[in-house]
Amino acid sequence: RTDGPDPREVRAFFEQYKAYVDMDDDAFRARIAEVAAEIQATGTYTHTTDELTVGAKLAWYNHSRCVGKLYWRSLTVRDCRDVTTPEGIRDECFEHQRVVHNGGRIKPTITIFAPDAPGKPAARLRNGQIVAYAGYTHEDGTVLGDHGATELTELALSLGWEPEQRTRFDVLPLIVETPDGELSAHPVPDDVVWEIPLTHPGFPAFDDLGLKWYGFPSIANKGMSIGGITYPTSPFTGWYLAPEISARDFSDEYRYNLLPEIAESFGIDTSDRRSLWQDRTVIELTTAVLHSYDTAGMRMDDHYTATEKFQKWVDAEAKRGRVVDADWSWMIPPISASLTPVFHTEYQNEYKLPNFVQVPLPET
Ligand code: NRG
Repeated sequence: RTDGPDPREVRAFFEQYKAYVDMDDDAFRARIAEVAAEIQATGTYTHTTDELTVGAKLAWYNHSRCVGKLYWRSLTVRDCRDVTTPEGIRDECFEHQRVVHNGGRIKPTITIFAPDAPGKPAARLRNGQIVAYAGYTHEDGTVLGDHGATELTELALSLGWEPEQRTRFDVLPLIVETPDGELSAHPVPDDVVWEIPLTHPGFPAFDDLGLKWYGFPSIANKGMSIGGITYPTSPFTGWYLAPEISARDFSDEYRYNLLPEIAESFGIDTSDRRSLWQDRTVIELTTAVLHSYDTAGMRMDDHYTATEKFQKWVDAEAKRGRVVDADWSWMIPPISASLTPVFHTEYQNEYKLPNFVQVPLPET
């Protein structure tokens, strides 16, 4: 990580940038020379806000695990590279939530904090998402809350975070790690969570379970690589697809694992797996999630609409001579996959930069 930006990545990025903004050849050559001189002098270089904005959009376009990327040109990019203190990062993450919410219409947004520099890593977020629920491990091995969050919950508790009373839907604090290895936990205020109580139009017993979920996911642990520069802290958000919540967050055995409890509320008998009680339950749960978000005025897609739009866009791109890269296993929804067009399509899946990247924690 102490190396400067790879010159090939620099060049490849500026070629894409030139095409995107329709830059003339002289301006292109001048900017390339300027960047080379800056790298020579300082070991790295600084993107203009416009380069950063276009770079983030290209990262989305190139990312092969997002079925919603047809909206890539409309991404709102918040340049927060000068915000480096834990309190500043916290405040801008909460502001990110407000910008995204947009009265429930959800504005796809990325907030970009300082990049890593040679020998000088930038601050990181330890959370998977800005808003997510805790999971408490009991001594008998059972878990209250999200089984996928037990490690982060332990970390939060060790940093002095203590919720008033433990429930299965406690929003975890934001955990910021500064380059010196210092960790701090920052409680997330209720007004940036937008919790949606889950109800089903036909089963009042389901409503009594008291389930809920937050309004939208803000991915906090992915970095972005643009022109040889790594931005390790660049939380981004779009709207949910209903099955992400119903068929994964609530259903996975290593997450909330709630299908048996939910089946009971629907009056579905769980004794024989060949009754397909799991399938019937997850479908009714998906209906409940869609109904609840619609009722609350929070934008959410169903898997039919999202995949159909994606497929139409992929076809339109092909007509323009562009191949959209996609990872099939991430395009298909976790329920009713074969009923959607993406199931029946093969995709090219090449890894191109700019892109979103997994960022390791800084070595301490
Ligand atoms: N499955 C995760 C969220 C992952 C990202 N999903 C999006 N992203 N929709 C979950 O919390 O269920 N997005 O940027 O819109």
